Order: sequence, then structure tokens, then C-alpha cells
Amino acid sequence: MAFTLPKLPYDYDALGPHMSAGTLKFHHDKHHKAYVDKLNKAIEGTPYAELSLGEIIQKSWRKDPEVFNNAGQHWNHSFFWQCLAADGGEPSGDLKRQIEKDFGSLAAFQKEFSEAGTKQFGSGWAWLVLDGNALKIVATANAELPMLHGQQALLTCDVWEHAYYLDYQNERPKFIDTFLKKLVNWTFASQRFELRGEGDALSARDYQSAQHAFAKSGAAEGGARRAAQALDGDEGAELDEARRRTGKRAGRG
Ligand code: MN3
Repeated sequence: MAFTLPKLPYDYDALGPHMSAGTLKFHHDKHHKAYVDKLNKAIEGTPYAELSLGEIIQKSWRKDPEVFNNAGQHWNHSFFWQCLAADGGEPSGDLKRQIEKDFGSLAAFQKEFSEAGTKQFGSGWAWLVLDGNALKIVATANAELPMLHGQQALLTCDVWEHAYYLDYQNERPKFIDTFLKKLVNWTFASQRFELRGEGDALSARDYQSAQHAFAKSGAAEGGARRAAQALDGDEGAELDEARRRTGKRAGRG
């Protein structure tokens, strides 16, 4: 199946002055679009074309760099857009308590996250992940992502230069600091954290098949909806369709 570029969940100028419309336009319309286009070209006519994005990521890892890099970057960016909000604020509820338990305080979490992103040599990503029952901060290089290591992503910051150079030039630490204090969509991160009840499924090697199985089980509409929201447009639409079919069979649609 061909993948499509998901729309940004906000206007280009919504995150100013912390992330400018110019940065979002280049980053989304040029960089992310290029990953989608290259991914579609790389999988066309191959067995990958029959697979979900999650499956493509798992199967191409360390085997087909052109496929993997573009598939991973498509997933990472689709996820990253949802991690941003104009009204950043602070975490709340269960996630706030878990952050305080695992890092000591919000400030300690911010410090560790910032260091991970700053120290990541060259291009990559800083992540807050759920690894088993504990929150962890990890950094990945290039297109690598937590699902490859059985971790559930809750939050990410793109630390490729294209993410911040227009607004912050070479000041990556300043960008990450602004991200942490002004731009984090904590509502989204909390929704991801609430999915922890599906820990086994989410840490499974095939992340997306697990999501499909969960959606089709019809067991928890809210969870499936959140899972759909957490993925890119194509997969979200697929999951919504799966939920609708399940709902109909159960006489609820
Ligand atoms: Mn990027």
C-alpha cells in the first residue's frame, strides 16, 4: 500500500515563536514528504508493499537501509507532530506521578532528556519511553526508533539539524529546552502512557499487528481510538475502519 503524508494537527504558525511556520513548512512539507515519497518508491513492486508500516520497519531493520530509513522516518515524524502543542505546560495525573517516581522530579526528567538529545552525535531523536513498567529516556541515531527494542514511545524530540536550524541555528540545547518547557503535548504523552495496560502487545515485535488485533477485538474502544490517533493518517484510518467493522458486528455501529 502506498503511504501518504499526514496533515499537521495544527496550523503552520500555531507553534510560534518557539517553532516557526518556516520550520514547520520545510520540515513537514519537504523533509517528511520526501521520506514518504522515497518509502513508496522503495517498496513499490516488492513484498514490503503488502505490509503495514510497523511490519516494514521491523523487517527492513539492518537489512534494507533505503526502506528502513524512510519507513522509520515516516513513523518518527508522524509521531513527532503529535508530540507538539502550542500550550506545552506540564504533565499531569498518572504520567506526572510516574515521572516523579522514575526520575525524581520534572526538572530531573527535563535535564536527563535534554542531555540525551544534546549528546546524540549527529542526527537522531530523543525519546521518553515505557520500557516494561519503567519510564526511560533514550536517544536513537538517524531513523532508529524504540519499537525495535520493545519499548513504547511516549514522547520524542527530533534533534536532526533540520528540526531547529532555521529557528535556533546551531543551538540544539536551546531548542530541546524550549521543546521541553513550551511545546510538549502532554495530553498526547499521557494518552500513550494510558495504553500501558496493553504492555505485552505494545512491546511485541510487531507493534502494528498488535494494534490491529486490539482494535478488532472491540475490547476497548477508547484504547483503540487512542492507538489510532497515535499512528499516522493511513494507519489511523485503517484502525478506524477496523473499529467500525467491529462495532457493526457487535451491533454497536
Ligand atoms: Mn525531522
